[in-house]
Order: sequence, then structure tokens, then C-alpha cells
Amino acid sequence: MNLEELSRAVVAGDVDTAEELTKEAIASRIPVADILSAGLVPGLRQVGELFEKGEYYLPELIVSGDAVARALDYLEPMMGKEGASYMGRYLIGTVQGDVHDLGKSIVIMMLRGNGWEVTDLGVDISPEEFCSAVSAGDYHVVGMSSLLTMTMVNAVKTIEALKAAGVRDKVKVMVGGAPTTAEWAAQIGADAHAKDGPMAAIVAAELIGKS
Ligand code: B12
Repeated sequence: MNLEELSRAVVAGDVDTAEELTKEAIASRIPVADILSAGLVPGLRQVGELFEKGEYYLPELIVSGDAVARALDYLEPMMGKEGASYMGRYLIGTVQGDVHDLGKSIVIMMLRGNGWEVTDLGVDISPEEFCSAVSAGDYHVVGMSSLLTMTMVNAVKTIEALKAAGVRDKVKVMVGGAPTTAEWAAQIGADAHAKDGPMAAIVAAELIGKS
């Protein structure tokens, strides 16, 4: 099976074809990581480029996003099947002002597949919401996803809020999302950055000394 076809279905925003091809890829025993890295993610990247060039508008972003979301529904259960030893508890959310969640969903799939118990706060999560979840729960790592340059500052505000509430040292803080970098993560006082789902799982394990 050719995963470029799956990329093309994402670019075309063809939800049904993306679903069919994902099912076919699973049936052909193509690893989930390959379906993501050679099918779904390159498709989204291309959609982003077309949007930037002014060839695509918001409706195209929405249907392409829907195509990937549908595909992820089929991939998610596949990850759970690969037995892994227990790692710890991971709290994750997309920062305030930002509703992108496909990358976060991929990170969650990878974390769960690697033994993490993940609590997903969802999207558009305020510093206060992150803070009360950290205060109330018993998490090892908190992850913040940020796809918009404009709302990256809300990750900074969340770290400040965690400090103000006296719970910053209760958890390790990770940040990620297309516009973020390891340098920025260090600059804002996060403990780590990861560029994709597989790296997120590796880095999280390192942070709690289980790598
Ligand atoms: C699909 C999409 C949408 C969909 C999102 C659907 C959904 N359910 O998520 C919708 C239609 C909602 C959308 C809306 C908008 N979007 Co948009 N969108 C995209 C697009 C095409 C793909 C995003 C994506 O899913 N990428 C694929 C995933 C796999 O990558 P990722 O998110 O980076 O995640 C990976 C890593 O970054 C990392 N990671 C992610 N999160 C985390 C968290 C942690 C803790 C860790 C460790 C790692 C990690 O691991 C992930 C898996 O490998 C991008 C283009 C692009 N190249 O990214 C634009 C893009 C992000 N959008 C953009 C814009 C401008 C918008 C809008 C403002 C458009 C508008 N005019 O309204 C709105 C904003 C809405 C809002 N308030 O959030 C710009 C942002 C520019 C910027 N830098 O600020 C982009 C880059 C497009 C562009 N080239 O201009 N969008």
C-alpha cells in the first residue's frame, strides 16, 4: 500500500478515503509510526503550506483536520496493544487560545503506547486550569501543546502560574508544537521539549529517570 495516497486524501480533505486507506494500512500491518510519519503528517504539512501560500483557507484546514482525526480514531486502539511497562502519570493540554489538537492526540497515543497513564485536559486550557489540575492530581509530567506563535506566551504564563501556586516543582514540564524549540523551552523554564510523538515518549521517560 502506498502511504502517499493517504497524504493526498488528507490534502484533499477526503475524510472517507482517509478512513478507508488507514484501515487498509492497518490491515496490511504497516506500523502506526509509519502511517503517521509517511501518510498523515506529511499531508497536514502540505495543507499548512497551501494555507500559507493563500491557496487554502480555513474550510480546507478544517476538513483536512477532520480527515486526520478520523484516521487517528483507528490508530489509537492499535497503540494500546503493544505491551509496555508502566511509566507514570502525564497531564497534557493545548494552551489557552489554541484549539489545535491533532499533534497532541498523536503525542497521547505514543505516551499511552509506551506505558504512560495520560489525562487529557483538551484544548484552550488556561494557566489556572493547568494549575488546578496539577494541584489536585498526582502527575509526574505536564505537557503543553502550542501551535500558534501568538499563544506560545500562554505556556510561559502557565509555568508562572504553577510557580505562584507553589506546585512547579511537583512536576516536570514539557512543551511542544510546531513553532516551539528546545531553546525556547529552556528559555521559559520548561524541563524539556520534544519535536514529535515518539520523542515525547523518550524524553518523558528520561525526565523521570526511566529511560
Ligand atoms: C489542521 C490545522 C488547523 C485545524 C486544527 C484541527 C485540529 N483538530 O487540530 C483548524 C482548522 C482548527 C486550524 C485553525 C487555525 N489555524 Co491551523 N493549522 C492546521 C495545520 C494544517 C496542521 C496542524 C497539525 O495538526 N499538524 C500536524 C501535527 C502532527 O503536528 P504538530 O501539531 O506540530 O504536533 C507534533 C509536534 O509538534 C509534537 N507536539 C505537539 N504538541 C505537543 C505537546 C507536547 C507536550 C510535546 C512534547 C510535543 C508536542 O508532536 C506532535 C506529533 O508528532 C497547521 C500547519 C502545520 N504545518 O502545522 C496549521 C497552522 C498551525 N494553523 C495556523 C493558523 C494561522 C490557524 C488559524 C489562526 C487560522 C484562522 N485564520 O482562523 C486557526 C486558529 C484557531 C485557534 N484559535 O487555535 C498556522 C499557525 C501560524 C503560527 N505559527 O502562528 C499554521 C502553521 C498554518 C500556516 N502555515 O500558516 N488549524
